[in-house]
Amino acid sequence: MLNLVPKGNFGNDYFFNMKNIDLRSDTITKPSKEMRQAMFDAEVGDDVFSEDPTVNKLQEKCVEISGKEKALYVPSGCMANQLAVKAHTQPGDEVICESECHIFNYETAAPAILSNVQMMTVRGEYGVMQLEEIKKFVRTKEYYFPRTRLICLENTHNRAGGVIQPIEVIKEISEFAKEIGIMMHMDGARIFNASIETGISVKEYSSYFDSISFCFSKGLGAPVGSILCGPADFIAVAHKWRKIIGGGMRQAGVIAAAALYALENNTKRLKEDNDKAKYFAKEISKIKEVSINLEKVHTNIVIFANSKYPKPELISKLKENGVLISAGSFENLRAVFHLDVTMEETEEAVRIFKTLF
Ligand code: TLP
Repeated sequence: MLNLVPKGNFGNDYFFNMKNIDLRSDTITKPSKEMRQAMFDAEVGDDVFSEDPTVNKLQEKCVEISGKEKALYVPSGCMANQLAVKAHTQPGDEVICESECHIFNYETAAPAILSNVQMMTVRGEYGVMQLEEIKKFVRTKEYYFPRTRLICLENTHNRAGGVIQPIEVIKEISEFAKEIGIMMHMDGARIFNASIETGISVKEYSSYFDSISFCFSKGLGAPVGSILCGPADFIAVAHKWRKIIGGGMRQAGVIAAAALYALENNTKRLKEDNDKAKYFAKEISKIKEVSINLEKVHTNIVIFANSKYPKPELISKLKENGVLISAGSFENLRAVFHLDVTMEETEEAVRIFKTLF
């Protein structure tokens, strides 16, 4: 039997040395031997002087992937999103986003702190805002209203369970935004999971936005880093603000090499992660106390609720049996599939799950 944590007080060291089936997030992946070798071999320079050849190569590669003019390597997805908000807005502006999105819920009120903007949240269905709904929240020009400046979409949508934003909806919102001069940013932390599933290229997705960010440290398996892509003047502002908030890095080629390795080797395999999630979701949906909307399991995240255990109890019972999951929003729980969980471990997680019901 795989990964059972023995009962008794073995202390943290003992616990953390056990190999759990870790479904808390795709952020927990560890760099492979080959990725570490690429990091070891990386040519480096001082990136504050824009002299790190590996960072430069990564940024050029992301320009190619996104079809945008410029790209900026940053330490995290949060920083990429917040630099986008900063570079698109002026203090006092308003930013429209979906009410369950990462920028609004998990980035410690950074838009208020760093950009002095107000967030206008719009409720979507499974993370998807429709144009007609957005239109209701766009401000008219009266002097006493804030200016609606930016619309952010999250693709895939994390809290909705990896839901892919439909391309027709993106197009409609984008055309409307362009018409009335509102900027568009995509938090594409997991855009490659969407792209591999729909066959729509990252370049096409990104063509409907002024800026796009994506992460190397999630399903792509790099230890750290994200990218922000957009027009040259926008990236110049983001570059300055990256420095202001302490994100200027020196010999960052060591970590950029992991991101390059991930782009070259780990994008196609994301389909496996999406498939493991779908298998897991289908199996646990057979448990009568589990509620889950299988139609909304589009990629590698499974959001579900259960009527048998309070959330913390189910999390700890699974943990006792070697399966780690995390709490989602409200009554939801979350299991995320990634390159450090095999199909066999996915089957084992299902088996353990079923024994608890
Ligand atoms: N998401 C993390 C947590 O912060 C919730 C996770 O475990 O899923 N955009 C999206 C859509 C994200 O899911 C995340 C991270 C980020 C941005 C931020 O990325 P990092 O953690 O690199 O700052």
